[in-house]
Amino acid sequence: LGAQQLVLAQRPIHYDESKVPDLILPDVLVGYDGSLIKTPGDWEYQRRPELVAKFADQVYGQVPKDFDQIAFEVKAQPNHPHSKYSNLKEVAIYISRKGKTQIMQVKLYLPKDANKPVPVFVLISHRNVETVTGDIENRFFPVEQIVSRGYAAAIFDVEFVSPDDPDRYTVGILDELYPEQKTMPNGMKGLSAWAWGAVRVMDYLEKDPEVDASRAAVIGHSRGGKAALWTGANDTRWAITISNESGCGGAALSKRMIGETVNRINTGFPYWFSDNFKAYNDKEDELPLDQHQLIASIAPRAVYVGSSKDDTWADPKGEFLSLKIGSQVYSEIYGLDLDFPEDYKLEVQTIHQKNVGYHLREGKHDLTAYDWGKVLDFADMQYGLK
Ligand code: GTR
Repeated sequence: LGAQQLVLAQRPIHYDESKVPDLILPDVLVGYDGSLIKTPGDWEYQRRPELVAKFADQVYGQVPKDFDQIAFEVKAQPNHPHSKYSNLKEVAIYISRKGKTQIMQVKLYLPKDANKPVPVFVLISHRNVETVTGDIENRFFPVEQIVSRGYAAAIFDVEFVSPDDPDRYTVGILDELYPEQKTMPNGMKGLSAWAWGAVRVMDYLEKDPEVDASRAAVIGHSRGGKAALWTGANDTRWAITISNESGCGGAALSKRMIGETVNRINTGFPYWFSDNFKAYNDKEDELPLDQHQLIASIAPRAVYVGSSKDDTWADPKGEFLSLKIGSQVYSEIYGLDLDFPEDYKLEVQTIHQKNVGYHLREGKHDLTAYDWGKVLDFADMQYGLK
């Protein structure tokens, strides 16, 4: 079957809440050996690692940890479109494994007047914005908005690790550093490669004295939001993990099967998820996990989900439920006093609580100044800056 025929063969896409099956979701707080998860120790040493391993095996593929060397080359770039209010560092990250080297470029904008290490946002970018055009008006990565709030703004383009392209996605770390992953059913694909890239950015941030790496947020929109959540689940160094409208395979519950489905995403983007994930095409009920457990895997560090009203393809309600149900780890294991509305309403709202944040805005699928304003407010609150 060609891709076209596969699309026709799959279950029809719908947006009808009455067709959503009764949800039977795998438990966050029961281990695979049947044990009840009760303490931070149970969570951090047993349940969280086994969930992350399950997501690697069944959904995203692996994020390999091994390499031989990492080196950083930093150049101050005095001429840049944001020089009025920020200093730009262009960072080249060299990662070597088995005699081969991959180079990633990162741009890091620092507020001009900072006199101590600043908290930072790292955007996983799939839109070739900033890195290619330096477009000053770009709302997707609004440097001025971020640095004016006292944060550093970093961006890396996924192109440097795995191009967002079905024909070229291996041209990067899969061909160069981890070729053995290409033939494994649970091998790294695009999303895991992007998460790997974000983890390397954190490796750099920890070495930069102008940045406070203990207050770092990873953020992505849509496909980048899926990668951001997967980054935060894998790498516990991130203080805040932010998904903006990540939808299917991101924050949204797969088992609701509304809007984008597993079959549709695997057919449209076969290079994002592991081959194992394809076994769940039109079989979401057989998935041994769901995305609320990915959100839970970020606990006890902070997690944030942003949605928009018209973004029905990404299932805003499924994103909300996933956050609400997944966040039981924060309340039941870490004793946070969380208060989510009983019933979900598709209404503009902001729920900023300790370690768990949410907003729903007007409008369509995008990462906007409004979204940035909300996550900046949330970070201020987490870090006690306001
Ligand atoms: C869509 C895809 C979504 C989402 C989106 C995006 O075409 O179906 O899962 O990732 O692209 O990245 O904007």
